[in-house]
Amino acid sequence: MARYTLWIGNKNYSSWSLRGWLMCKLAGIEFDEVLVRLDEPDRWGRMRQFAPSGRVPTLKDGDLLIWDSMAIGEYLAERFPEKKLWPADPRARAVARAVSAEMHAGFAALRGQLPMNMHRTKAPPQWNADAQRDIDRVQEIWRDCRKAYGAGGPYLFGALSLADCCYAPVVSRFTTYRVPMDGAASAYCEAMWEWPALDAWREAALEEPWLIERDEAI
Ligand SMILES: N[C@@H](CCC(=O)N[C@@H](CS)C(=O)NCC(=O)O)C(=O)O
Repeated sequence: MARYTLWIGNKNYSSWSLRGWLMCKLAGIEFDEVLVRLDEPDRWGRMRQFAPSGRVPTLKDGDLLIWDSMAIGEYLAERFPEKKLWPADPRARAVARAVSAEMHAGFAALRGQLPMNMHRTKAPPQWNADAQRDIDRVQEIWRDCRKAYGAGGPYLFGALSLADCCYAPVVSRFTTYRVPMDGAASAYCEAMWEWPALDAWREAALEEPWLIERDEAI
């Protein structure tokens, strides 16, 4: 049994779980993963057994529970400073935190109208002006971060960081919904799909047999 346990939702649909899972992979920790299906009628009761919020992802380290993806990332960054989960430069780090917080707290239209669905192959859906504004803002963030801080590698701040974990579900959404992207955004998405951890998650997502009708109807 590993020291850490991470509870997650369906790999195909659970965007928050993907973030927490990638953060654990980036930190290089060994963890047992427990999947709770998001279409289970009694999932609130099941999730409340391990997460006070009744939500995934939740990370357990001994008797400590951390039930929020951003808090998981911050905990891992503090426990493993040598892994440099945030950029080392204080200015880059401040911006990385700002764009991660922006993703964590915002983009409601993008989340609602283009929910993560890794196996989606249907034609692009219609989305409204609010979702388009979110899409444009995400691409602006990617462009600006790559230009200002991305010299050392293909990711938002050069090397992989927690900020990339936060935007991985958007990489999936832009890809599966065939969202028109500028050159910088396309190149960033390509680099992200080459990250073995993200690829492994997608492979596992594509194997899942469970469908969530609400998300499939989009
Ligand atoms: N702020 C939380 C949000 C977590 C969240 O909303 N997770 C969804 C799954 S993607 C969930 O657990 N939903 C419970 C449900 O569908 O019953 C985080 O960052 O971890």
